Amino acid sequence: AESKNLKLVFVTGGPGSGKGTQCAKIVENFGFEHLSAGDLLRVEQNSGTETGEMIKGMIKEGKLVPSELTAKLILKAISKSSNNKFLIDGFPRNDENRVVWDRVAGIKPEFILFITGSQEEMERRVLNRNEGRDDDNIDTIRKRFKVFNESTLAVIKHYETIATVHKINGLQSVDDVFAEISPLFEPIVQ
Ligand code: UP5
Ligand code: MG
Repeated sequence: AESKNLKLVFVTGGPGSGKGTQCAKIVENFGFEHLSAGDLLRVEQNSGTETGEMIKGMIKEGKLVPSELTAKLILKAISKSSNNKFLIDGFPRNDENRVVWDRVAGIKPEFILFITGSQEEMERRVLNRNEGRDDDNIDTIRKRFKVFNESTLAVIKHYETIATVHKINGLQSVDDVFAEISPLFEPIVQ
């Protein structure tokens, strides 16, 4: 897959900021493939293996699973795909994730899309989602926010020094958020 002139965009933001929702619209409009690290881990957690059980426990606690594991799941999905444009949703989330990604993949993102929002609104969205996720309860959501504030924000800050970070206000309607995101993708799909 490395020879395919890969284009990656990292999509980041707190729990419930709208990463998955906006990725679906980018897929429809710009032909990217959506790789959500959380979704890949949720598939793996049901694999019936010891690793699966470990992932399940960590997601329930809002903890970050070992970086190598997540990075390899993403790389595997990239190499299985015939696409060359990928949205990496929800990764990297801490400094170790970023360093491991640089080592095992070494693929730089075109840019980072950072969807912002207030904790109050994001919490409300996640609690209303009703998809049966083990981590969509108030206790786990608070832990997910803590990890976001303590680890993920620092990674975004780091990327601001070495790449382009586009910060988008996620506290608007889905269509209004997408209207701001859309022009960022036009130049990279030509
Ligand atoms: N919604 C969306 N946009 C809206 C808008 N503009 N106005 C009104 N409503 C809006 O949206 C959430 C809900 O809000 C939906 O109901 C949607 O309709 C509505 P969604 O698009 O799903 O938000 P998203 O940002 O994707 O929220 P998500 O909960 O998926 O984010 P998280 O980052 O918390 O979850 P993720 O799945 O990425 O990770 C889960 C766990 O996996 C982590 O806590 C961690 O334990 C583990 N993980 C790792 O260990 N490592 C990784 O690298 C990644 C994950
Ligand atoms: Mg999501």
